Amino acid sequence: MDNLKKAGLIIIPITLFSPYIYGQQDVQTKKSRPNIIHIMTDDHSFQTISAYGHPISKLAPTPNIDRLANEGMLFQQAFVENSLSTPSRACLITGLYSHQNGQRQLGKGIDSTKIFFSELLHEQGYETGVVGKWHMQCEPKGFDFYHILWDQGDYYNPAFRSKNSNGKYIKEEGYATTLTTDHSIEFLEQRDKDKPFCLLVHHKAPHRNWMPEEKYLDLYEDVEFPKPSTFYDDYSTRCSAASTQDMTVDKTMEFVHDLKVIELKDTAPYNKEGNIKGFENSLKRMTPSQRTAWENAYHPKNEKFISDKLSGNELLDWKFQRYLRDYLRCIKSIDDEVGRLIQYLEKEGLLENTIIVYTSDQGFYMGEHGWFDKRFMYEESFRTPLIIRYPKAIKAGSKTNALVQNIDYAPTYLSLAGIEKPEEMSGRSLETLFEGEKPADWRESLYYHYYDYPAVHNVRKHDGVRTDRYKLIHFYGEGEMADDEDINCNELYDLKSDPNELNNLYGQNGYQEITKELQDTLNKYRKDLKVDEF
Ligand code: SGN
Ligand code: CA
Repeated sequence: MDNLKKAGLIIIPITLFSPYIYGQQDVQTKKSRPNIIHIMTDDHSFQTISAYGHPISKLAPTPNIDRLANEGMLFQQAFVENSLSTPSRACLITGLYSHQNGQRQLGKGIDSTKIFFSELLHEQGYETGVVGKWHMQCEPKGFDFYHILWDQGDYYNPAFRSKNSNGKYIKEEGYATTLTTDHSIEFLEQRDKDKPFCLLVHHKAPHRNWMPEEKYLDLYEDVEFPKPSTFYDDYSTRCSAASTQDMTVDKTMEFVHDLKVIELKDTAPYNKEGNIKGFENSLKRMTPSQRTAWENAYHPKNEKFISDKLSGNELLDWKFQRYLRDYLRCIKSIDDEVGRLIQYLEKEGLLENTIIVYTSDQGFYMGEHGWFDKRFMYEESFRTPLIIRYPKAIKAGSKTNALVQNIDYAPTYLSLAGIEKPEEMSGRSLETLFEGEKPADWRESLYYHYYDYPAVHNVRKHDGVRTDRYKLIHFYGEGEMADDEDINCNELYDLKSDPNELNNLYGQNGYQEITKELQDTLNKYRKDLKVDEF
């Protein structure tokens, strides 16, 4: 009860739930409160989920994730506030923007005195669990059960910590995606079946360096994935940030760590020593049979690659294909395991009263602008997949274009549980979108803010706003890496005429009025949300 009191909340007695609180649904009893499963992958791009219809996904379909969309709602304009892991996880758990919850950067920040929605659900009788990647620099708060990976976690034989492991991380044999599902099912098996539950299933995959599961090491080997039309972007018309980043497939991707050509460990360029060691350690973690399968799959392909002595665009194309194939192999395992979890729920009779959410901690570049990684406010990393299946309230096969953001999950889960959201939470419940209509007062823009500079991949700090049609970005801050200069520069995009964001319209004739409108919106966010740097 403490956190509810702290938040000054009115607790609605369960027996008094009114149809008003629950929209068009029946009055709910404590027993019928929905279960919640939040499946969140790490770095999964919407381009690689076939329900979104992107050309890449047509060659590597995701039938199980698509099933959630076919039976639920596909969010076509879902975004994050800060396109990075720990900040995104902090937005999810607190319903607050990064500067409000403290987690602005990857490696530091979370203000763990903030209310986590898991605490409120727990206090109101939910059985709560989190499995897989936790990543934040604080203990999981408000969970009956946790089984979490060390830091980013390993793909093969990863180490997990749980309530029973005495604070220690213990190595388990298997593949991260499968083990994360195993422990999710373990939570579901051991739970108190008289209570509703909320489970966060946080996969490590498909995070860099995209190491596929044994059974998929050769999958897609004969498939040529299409390069995005912006692959050879020259960044003209943009602020300097787009060209000073360090995240290109061409220059940043490493032969050993990313592309897995261990044979080149002493010779190739673009190999960081720490990352070579990291990759060698990943291989050393494997059991003899896993290692043999790995060598059998990669060694002949690597030998051929070395003897082909590729250069120029042929070399770049080879890198792109290996990147895409490995990434999509990881997605194939994710899709299988989503299917396994759905099957378990079906078998247990839990599919009707469980809301299943599928999302990622942010989007990812599949070669757009020549990149991998994320961080920028450009669409592919700002946008994230979001699918919600909840047959009691959502019509099968529905779609929405409402602008939603990762600060909305906490309020959504609270409202589903009949708990009024703490006033401090900035997000808004998505429940009002479930019937397919956008409420008249739904937000018309989103605020974004990226802070992690100086840092790996060298993306400059920026904030901005996006409406249905336009995007205004402001890059700012002192140059602190290599030859970086101080930056104070704006970009404006018309997403209707330029969906790939190649043509920066800021300062161009004819765009003064829309620029002013967007600048006013941005200023209002900064003021209302008390943003303290920009
Ligand atoms: C690691 C990755 C980076 C990635 C960050 C953040 N390098 O440092 O490429 O941007 O994580 O990713 S790695 O080769 O060690 O994997 S995040 O998803 O956690 O935000
Ligand atoms: Ca991530």
